[in-house]
Amino acid sequence: MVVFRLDRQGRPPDDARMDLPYRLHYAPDNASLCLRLALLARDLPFRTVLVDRSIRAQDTPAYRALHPGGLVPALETPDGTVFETAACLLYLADRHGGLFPGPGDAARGSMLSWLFWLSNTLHPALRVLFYPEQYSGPAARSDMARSNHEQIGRMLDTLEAALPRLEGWLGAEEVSILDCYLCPMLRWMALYPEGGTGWYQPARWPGLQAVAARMDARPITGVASRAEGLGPLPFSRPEPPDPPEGSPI
Ligand SMILES: N[C@@H](CCC(=O)N[C@@H](CS)C(=O)NCC(=O)O)C(=O)O
Repeated sequence: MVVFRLDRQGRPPDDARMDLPYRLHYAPDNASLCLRLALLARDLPFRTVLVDRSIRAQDTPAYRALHPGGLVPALETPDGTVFETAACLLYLADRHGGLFPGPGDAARGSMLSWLFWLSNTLHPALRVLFYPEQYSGPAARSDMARSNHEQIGRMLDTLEAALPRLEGWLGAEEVSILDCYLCPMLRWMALYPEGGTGWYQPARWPGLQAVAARMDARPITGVASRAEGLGPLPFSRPEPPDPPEGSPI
C-alpha cells in the first residue's frame, strides 16, 4: 500500500519526494502497527513494504541489512534505517512534534520512563509469551507460560495503578506514542498465541480497557485496521486479523 497525499497534478508533495517518504517494513498485526498508527497520527506520507513472515522474509540477508536482529518493524527514514519499535516511535515524535513531550517539557522524563518500560519490560515479556521456543526447551514450556502470565498480569496491574500519572499522555484527547505502543500489545494478548489466551481477562484492567476504547474511536485506527484487516474494534474487542496481504506469524 502507498499512502501519499497527491497535489493537483497527481504528484506527491515536495516533502514526500525529497525529505520524506518513510518506508515502513511491516507485517499485519505485528509491532509495525505501532508505527503505522504514529505515522497516521502525524499525517506523514509513507510507503509500506510487506515482510512476508510466511516465508520468514525477516531472516533474509536483504531484510537483515535493514534490521540486524531480523525483527519487524524497520523504518527507513531520511536519516537512514531505524529499528526497535520504541526508537522508531521516539524518532517520529522528535522529528515531527506532538505524540510525546519534547525536550524541555517537564513531562518528558516521566513519559520516557513509561516508554522504556513498555519497550524493556512489557514487550519482552510478550515476546516470551508469543515465541516460547526462542526462550525455553519444550519441557519447561508450560511452567514458563504460567509464570509468564502471572508476570505480565502484575505488569498490567502496575500500569493500571500508574494511569493517573500518565494523564495527558495515555488515553488522552491527543494520541501519543504511548497509546500507539500499548494498544497493539493489549490486542496481541487477547489473540496470541492461538489457544493460549484464557489467562488474559481485560476486565481486570478497566483503565487500560478505556485507553483501548479511546484508541478504537480515533479515525487513525479505522485507517490502520482497514490496511491490516484488524476488524471494527481492534484494541478493545480484538478479533483475529484477516489481512489483505501477508501473514501475522
Ligand atoms: N524489540 C523489538 C521486538 C519486535 C518483535 O518482536 N517483532 C516480532 C513481530 S511483532 C517479530 O519480528 N517476530 C519474528 C521473530 O521473532 O522471529 C521491537 O521493539 O521492535
